[in-house]
Amino acid sequence: GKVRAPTHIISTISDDRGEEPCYAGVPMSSIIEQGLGVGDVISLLWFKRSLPRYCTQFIEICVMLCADHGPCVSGAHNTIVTARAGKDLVSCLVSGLLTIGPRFGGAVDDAARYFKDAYDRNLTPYEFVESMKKKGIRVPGIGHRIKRGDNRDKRVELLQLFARTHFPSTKYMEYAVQVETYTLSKANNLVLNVDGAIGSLFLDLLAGSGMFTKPEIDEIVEIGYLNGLFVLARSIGLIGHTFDQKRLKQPLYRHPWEDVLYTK
Ligand code: Q5B
Repeated sequence: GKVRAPTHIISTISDDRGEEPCYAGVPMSSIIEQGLGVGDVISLLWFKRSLPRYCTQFIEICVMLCADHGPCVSGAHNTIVTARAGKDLVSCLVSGLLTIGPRFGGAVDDAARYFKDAYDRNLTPYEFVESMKKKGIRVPGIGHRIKRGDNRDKRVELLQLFARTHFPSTKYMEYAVQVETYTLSKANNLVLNVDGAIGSLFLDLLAGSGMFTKPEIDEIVEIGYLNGLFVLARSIGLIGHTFDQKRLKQPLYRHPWEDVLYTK
């Protein structure tokens, strides 16, 4: 019989060969006819399954709440400087995206990893935070430049409210809140931030929805899917900042000398 030549690529999430493209086996027309949204598309293309409505709504809320956080954050700043250097949209976007990492917006996966490990090992918040301190690691998902114990992040409160209303369980998020209570006793800026809220709540979504096996959850956390939510969301704002600068015809940015400490 015929022997099929080995393929160079294996792909399991989408197929464009038929009459219409399919996402994880679901034809595009069915996505539109059912009135599904971007949360459902993310579920199909990232998790290869249809998730319950409260899960896809949670994904959409994450995307909406993280779309932008003003012009002063690292990503927007880079994008604005790049736009003012006259660069194209993609360059402006990626220069902003490249700042996303362990300190800015890219702590979602690590927050999920560390909160999961600490909760699953029954560590008290004290044991968890102090063990991180001994290792010289900042607790991912904790701390913010402008948010404080007496000036909480509204995004975190909105995510918590949604999850407490719709999720079957919020045990990982409640653990993160206990960690926050302990870190706030050390310093007023060590709040649960948006990365930590999404990281802990996504653990609750994965564990509580009944849609994922334990090995699947471990793999998602190990591979690190969740920073993708911040990257996707913030792209919306970074594109907006690019258009804004171009619309305003802003000139080349040069940082003022007065704001630099020149020293030997
Ligand atoms: N300390 C976020 O630090 C920040 C500690 C800690 C233990 C911690 C810091 C941090 C973990 C990473 C994280 C996501 C760099 C943040 C985001 C999106 C955003 C951004 C926006 C948006 C802020 C002062 C003292 C030091 C530190 C200690 C600080 N954090 N200890 N665990 N997590 N967090 N990132 O204010 O004794 O003096 O040496 O790395 O979750 O990115 O809006 O801006 O939407 O765009 O610069 O919201 O917390 O404080 O570095 O001066 O530290 O606190 O060890 O202690 P800061 P530092 P000591 S959300």
